[in-house]
Amino acid sequence: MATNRTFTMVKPDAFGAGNSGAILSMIEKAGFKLIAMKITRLTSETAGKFYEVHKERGFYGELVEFMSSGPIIAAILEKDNAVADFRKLIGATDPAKADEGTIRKLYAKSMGANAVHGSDSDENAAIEGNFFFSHLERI
Ligand code: 3AN
Repeated sequence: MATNRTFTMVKPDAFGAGNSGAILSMIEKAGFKLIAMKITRLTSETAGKFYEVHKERGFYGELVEFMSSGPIIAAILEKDNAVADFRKLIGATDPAKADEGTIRKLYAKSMGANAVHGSDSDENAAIEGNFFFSHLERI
């Protein structure tokens, strides 16, 4: 089952612009089932921990500041081939390079404010889902 799950966030830019409903609708129409979902807000500490793998990268400070700048939606999604199919649905990190019809092409503003997060592996999907949701919320 775990290999058919991924984790996403509607980031502060998309949440603040009122695009959460449209983005969640695209996700459901693409065949993903919502397993767990919450509106929450990261602090600089929790955002720093979530993105710890990027600590050495030049954009880390900017990323942590942006991700703690407003509310987000965190969600666990289920579908066959969830991680790869969701990365296809969201499009490239840089919205200028994202394919037509992808979530980032439609709603992202920049490399940093890029509307949504999608896990990059089954292992990270599990780690990231566990970061936000308790065992009982993930059943
Ligand atoms: P993705 O989210 O597409 O997997 P990663 O894992 O390379 O992209 O980067 C994680 C997050 O860091 C991205 N979603 C984006 O918000 C941010 N990011 C990546 N590259 C840059 C950059 N050059 N400048 C600002 N933020 C960046």
